Amino acid sequence: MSDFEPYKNNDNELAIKPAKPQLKKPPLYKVILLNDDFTPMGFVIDILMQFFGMPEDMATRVMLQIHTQGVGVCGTFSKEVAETKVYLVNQYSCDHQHPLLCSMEEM
Ligand code: TYC
Repeated sequence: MSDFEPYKNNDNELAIKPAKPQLKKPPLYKVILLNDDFTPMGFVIDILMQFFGMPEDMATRVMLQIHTQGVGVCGTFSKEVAETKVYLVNQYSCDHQHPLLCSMEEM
């Protein structure tokens, strides 16, 4: 039955089926940084502060986590914001001749 088709309810009256909610929340994306052997630790800390608004102590902890575990999350964002952060961080790393890789994953 379509959402708008009238039907008989339990009291044999004409009724309209309540509409199902049609909207889903848009997905969020994790922006991640990958470890490598060449990018200086200080450069990664600067990225986390500049592009992800972390205070220095948190940026240092996240950088060390990536350094030891291979990957770490910088933040979660809408698709468009995540895409923009990934683009800007990779461009900035490239401009400074560092191989640092930033990427995104749907949550
Ligand atoms: N492993 C790098 C080093 O020893 C530091 C580093 C940390 C690089 C995090 C990338 O996403 C990264 N200089």
